[in-house]
Amino acid sequence: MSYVDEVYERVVAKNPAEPEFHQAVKEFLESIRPVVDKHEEEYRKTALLERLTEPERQIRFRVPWVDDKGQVQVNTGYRVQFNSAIGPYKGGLRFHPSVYLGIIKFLGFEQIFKNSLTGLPIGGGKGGSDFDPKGKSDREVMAFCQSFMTELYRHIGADTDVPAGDIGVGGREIGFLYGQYKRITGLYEGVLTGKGLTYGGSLARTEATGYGLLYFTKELLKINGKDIKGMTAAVSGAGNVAIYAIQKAQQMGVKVLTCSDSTGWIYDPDGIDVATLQEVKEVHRARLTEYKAKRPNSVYHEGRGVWVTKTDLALPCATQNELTLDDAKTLVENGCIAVCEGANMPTTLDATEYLKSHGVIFGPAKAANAGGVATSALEMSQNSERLSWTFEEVDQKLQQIMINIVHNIDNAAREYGKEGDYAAGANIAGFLKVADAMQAQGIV
Ligand code: NDP
Ligand code: 2IT
Repeated sequence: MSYVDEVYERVVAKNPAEPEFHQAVKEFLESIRPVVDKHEEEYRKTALLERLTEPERQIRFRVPWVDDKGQVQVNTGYRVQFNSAIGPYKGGLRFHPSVYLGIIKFLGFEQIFKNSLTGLPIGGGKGGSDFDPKGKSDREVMAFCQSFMTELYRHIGADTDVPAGDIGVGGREIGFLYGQYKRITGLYEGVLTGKGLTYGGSLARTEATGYGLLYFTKELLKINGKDIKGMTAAVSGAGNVAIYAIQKAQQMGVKVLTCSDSTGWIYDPDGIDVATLQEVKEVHRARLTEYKAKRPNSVYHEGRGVWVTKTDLALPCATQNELTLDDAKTLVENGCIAVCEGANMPTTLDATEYLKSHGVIFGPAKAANAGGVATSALEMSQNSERLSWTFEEVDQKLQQIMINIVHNIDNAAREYGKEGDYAAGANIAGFLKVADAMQAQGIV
């Protein structure tokens, strides 16, 4: 059996009942086969792939808190410190009822190679909880965040592990988490990113993932001889990534026809109105039915379904496995040119294969959504030098990083005989840097 297949079987056997983690590892290992074949003896001897798929550390903890009725609630907290070969662990925190160890491990694993692709010195980690912020009062969210940090603080630090936001964790949660970290440790340091602008946050971090996705998509289309201007797009999600993806798309002359949340989706023939969406989601934390009420021309559908809309571009920005094989078939039938992933692992493995084999340009998450974590690393730099850069300065750097990523993954794919397979290019380019650093640092 080949080394790649052996390692994959071992991962499945050692990590039972974690299908998302298996999926992420399978997708990655399949595409680095040509690199592994070239170095098989060395990699086997040093168990490089076994080490890479085994987190350096996994922390799981109890998070008790008191709700508004005086009832004690208990959630589970996680932080997986996956790989620190190229820098301190870096990656978001997700608060969502679906969170369990397998979700955090898939996200932490992806984060290693995404962070490597940014070209900045950040290792891979991820954390979160099965806590559901939906419907909770601000006081309940604060109580939860304070309890979560009361355990997490001992494992993190500006030079060891720097969490940030992800699903269910935005500016409000980062504020509560930061306040509690500072109170316990007495340290005013860049231990979290995505902070508010008055206490060490970076301009453009809020916008960075969505904006970065569009800078990436524009460049990817460009190297394929296409101009993004004038295209139409379907976006899923209505959170941080989706909102700023839609905003930047519109600035680039793209008409965005859809968005969605966990209960339904919107088709707006006039193009999604970002100000209305922000008011509904960022201010009121309400459902998309409220968007429909404010935009009578738009149509609201219950359930999932954005991918039935005929558009040039599909930008999944909600969650994992939200674009299935059936969706991929519909997109191809409707003449979709490119799918670029704003969310982490939003496209199932069979859907990805189908899209690639039918000539759809596919921009994989670990490259396409790297703008968020890249800007987090820029926030860390600003915190270290105790300065803050202008919006334009950060945005310029973000654009350059996303353009570099496109060219790096394109070159890596070509070098290993996989021209046009940007998923393979991203995995290979991300892996090579981490592998080199791990080998240089000995058996650790
Ligand atoms: P938010 O919590 O801000 O928004 C998530 C959006 O997706 C919401 O509209 C939510 O609906 C919807 N959603 C979440 N879970 C589901 C589900 N199970 N089914 C259907 N819809 C769902 O999160 P982000 O925008 O930050 O994250 C979106 C994706 O982007 C995630 O995959 C995340 O890992 C990834 N990502 C985020 C980065 C960041 O910087 N924030 C960076 C890189 C990737 P509702 O409004 O009903 O809650
Ligand atoms: O998936 C991701 O890259 C994020 N949620 C952002 C991580 C970060 O540290 O900014």
